[in-house]
Amino acid sequence: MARKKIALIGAGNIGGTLAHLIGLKELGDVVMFDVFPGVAGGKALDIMQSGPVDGFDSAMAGTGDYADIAGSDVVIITAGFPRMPGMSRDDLVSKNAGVIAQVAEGVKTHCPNAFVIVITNPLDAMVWVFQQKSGLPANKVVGMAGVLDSSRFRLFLAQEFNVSVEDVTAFVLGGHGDTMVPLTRYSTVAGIPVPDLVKMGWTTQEKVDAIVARTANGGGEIVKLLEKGSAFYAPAASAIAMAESYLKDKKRVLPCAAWLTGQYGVKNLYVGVPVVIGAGGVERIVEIELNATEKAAFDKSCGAVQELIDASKKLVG
Ligand code: TXD
Repeated sequence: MARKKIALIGAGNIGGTLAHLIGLKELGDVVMFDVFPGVAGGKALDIMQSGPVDGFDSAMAGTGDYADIAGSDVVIITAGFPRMPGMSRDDLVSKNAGVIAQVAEGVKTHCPNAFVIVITNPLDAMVWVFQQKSGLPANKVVGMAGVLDSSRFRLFLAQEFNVSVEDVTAFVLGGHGDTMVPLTRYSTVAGIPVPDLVKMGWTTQEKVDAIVARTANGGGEIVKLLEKGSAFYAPAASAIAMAESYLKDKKRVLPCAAWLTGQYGVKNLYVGVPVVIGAGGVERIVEIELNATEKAAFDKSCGAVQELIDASKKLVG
């Protein structure tokens, strides 16, 4: 069987980390596209030179020519400008909508059958711009945010309970950012929901609330520490989990920005919900019943996403 081909659009911090993880996991060969093809080529060569040490054979190349992404099975997009200190994700909209429109053209022309994962911020709006501009089927175009947000939530819960991250599950809904909605009653330690753990005296509601707030601000906390640029190790790992589920038809249930057509009472909007990812792309949207408080928080989050999409519409038509 021929190796899979994965195109990474953007060879910055996340792009390079994605390429490294793809090599280590032997998911396929990599083509990294960037407006700085030398950077893409340098990272590709550097990572390939770790192959003999780590024992992987993935071929890696850098390019500045979209023709080189032809036939890719998966495309992961990080192209754009990162968030700088003092800049909200939303400030990025005008800068990055134009970049994503260009990328959409390249993907549509050279690999319209690919499964596409958008990472560029502001995430929910950029995935919308990509799908609109490329015309690719909505079940093949998703945004990465929920896996990262829930991973952060899982880590903070595991630290609070002093248990392995492996035994903590988390459920998050909504847009990426301050309005994301972590559902504590569906977040568990070995199947025990967080509200029960509060009752059992493992933690307090105040501490859970603080963890929820820290999760929602998870990206900002790292931006502040790094001083230049934003998180990249965990975002890359999160997108790889999505790509792997598609390539291996694992059918994992992962929270992703997906196109809603009435689920959760929302129509024609990309927003974070749990989905099943398999060889068919988004094979199913998991729709649970929300209580009044959760529904209100989700609707607020959808409103914030809609505002970003409206801003993008003005910029890219
Ligand atoms: O949860 C999430 N979705 C995110 C999103 C979590 C963390 C970071 N997130 C966003 O990902 C972040 O706000 C940025 O919008 C993207 C990429 O983050 P990264 O840290 O990788 O940014 P870099 O290092 O600046 O890399 C961006 C690369 C850089 O090499 C540019 O030269 C390139 O994008 N770039 C382009 N490539 C191709 N085509 C165009 N037009 C282009 N413009 C810039």
